[in-house]
Amino acid sequence: MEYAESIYKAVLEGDATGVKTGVETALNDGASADQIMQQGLIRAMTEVGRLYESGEYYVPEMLIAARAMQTGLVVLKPQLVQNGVKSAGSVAIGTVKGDLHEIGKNLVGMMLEGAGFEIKDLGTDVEPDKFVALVQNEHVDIIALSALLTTTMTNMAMTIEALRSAGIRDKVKVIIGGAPVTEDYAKKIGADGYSPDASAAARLVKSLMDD
Ligand code: B1M
Repeated sequence: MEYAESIYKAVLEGDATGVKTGVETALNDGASADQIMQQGLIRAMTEVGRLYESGEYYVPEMLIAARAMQTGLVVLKPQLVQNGVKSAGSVAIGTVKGDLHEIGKNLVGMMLEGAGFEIKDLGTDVEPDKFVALVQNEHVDIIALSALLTTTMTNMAMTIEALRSAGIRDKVKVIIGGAPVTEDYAKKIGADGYSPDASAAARLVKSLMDD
């Protein structure tokens, strides 16, 4: 399990080259993609989340670690697909209609990916109907909505309403986040959860999947 430690350390240090080399070496040495994922990448991102929550890491460190983790995922992905390694669940993420802010949304997506979830990133300025179409046509467990503007956060409610109107609200859980959003607002618009940051989002999604 020496490889797992070197990948773990490289992610925590945000050393993308170290992560890539670590994953390639581990695969060449016969480690399975699932082992590398669980013992290296996911374990490291869980620790990154803990360090962020305890105030030892800030957003830049978390972003750099998440980017390093992603270089490992790129190497692993073909193996994961080939071996049919089951994802922890499928999350569609997007910044709501009218809103172009993407940094927080991308960070949440990376943390979820680091926690083993399959991410369908719809980007920014996402019309409610796009989420509806995705849930109708593909398997999605959870929708994660991001908004950074007080003028666009109301489009989170519109997205939930669009799912309801299409008769598919109970097919998917909806969680929300972003600077102007609160737990109370999540309750008010009938979302299934709220998280203040990317690390908490990964824990929230895990707990909703366990439910
Ligand atoms: Co804009 N912007 N911006 N901006 N921008 C803010 C948000 C603002 C607070 C700045 C200010 O005035 N002090 C203000 C909003 C005021 C308000 O509504 N309350 C603002 C404004 C007004 C605007 C424009 C309207 C400016 C204008 O044109 N007059 C305009 C709007 C454009 C549009 O979207 N239609 C605009 C444009 C832009 C840029 C394009 C220039 C750029 C975005 C670039 C990009 O994303 N590609 C930008 C930026 C960079 C910012 C600030 C400076 C930084 C946002 C950011 O990336 N933060 C921001 C001021 C600030 O926050 N200090 C500001 C870092 C990021 C990691 O944090 O996004 O909060 P954050 O994400 C966190 C959490 O919120 C949470 O987790 C993340 C990580 O822990 N989270 C989630 C986020 N989404 C989540 C989803 C989840 C869970 C958690 O799902 C469940």
